[in-house]
Amino acid sequence: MIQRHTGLVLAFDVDWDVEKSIMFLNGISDLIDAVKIGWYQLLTIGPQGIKELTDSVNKYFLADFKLGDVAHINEYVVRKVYGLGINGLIMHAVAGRDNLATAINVARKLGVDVYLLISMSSGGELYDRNLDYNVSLGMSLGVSGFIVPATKPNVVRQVRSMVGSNYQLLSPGVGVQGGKPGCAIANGADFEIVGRSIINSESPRQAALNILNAIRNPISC
Ligand code: 3DU
Repeated sequence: MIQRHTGLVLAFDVDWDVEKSIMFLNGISDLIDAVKIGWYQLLTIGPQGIKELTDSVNKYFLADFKLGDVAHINEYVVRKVYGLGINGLIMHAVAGRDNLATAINVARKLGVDVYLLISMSSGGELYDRNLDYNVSLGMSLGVSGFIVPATKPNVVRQVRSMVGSNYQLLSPGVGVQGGKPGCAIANGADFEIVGRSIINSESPRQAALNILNAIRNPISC
């Protein structure tokens, strides 16, 4: 599980080299609880670059590969992710029980947390028609938590009321996509995931501090 200190997870969607990435992350590390990396960065610096990041930056790393393939491929990816020093992985609920179960078991044995994507910040209507099923699926498979969109506060509230306090809710869609900083947490999420509003800011630290201020003092959510 991600340890909550600030409630902020950085969506680190950049095409920077490893050196610049490490410098940036170390400069903001005290303000964030985890670094979410994804395809963009993997395809830029490669697995070796990701390994260098996890070795150099003392922070929880969450791999957002939105994994949703057949069972054996999911398992292969979980093992690779573990080898890169990554702590958590996001999987697509839409892959279904049979394709998720083995990989989630393997991840748990390796100590890699799985967070299940069950609603998207835009579109994703197939998910929203099956919310109850996907939440139950994740709980029965033993995930650590769920990805719920900041742009759909009613979904955040609904999922929190379904899962109680034993699962972490991570909420993307804050800032550029329209979610108001602080509101996902006010509605029941544990973490807000923010990328461009911080990364593209002229002062990323100040941008992160502003979001933390909104998390501590949410207004009109
Ligand atoms: O809009 P931002 O720049 O703050 O980035 C949002 C991040 O969250 C990005 O990495 C994207 O892949 C992820 N995400 C969503 O934006 C929406 C989802 O439903 C799930 C994940």
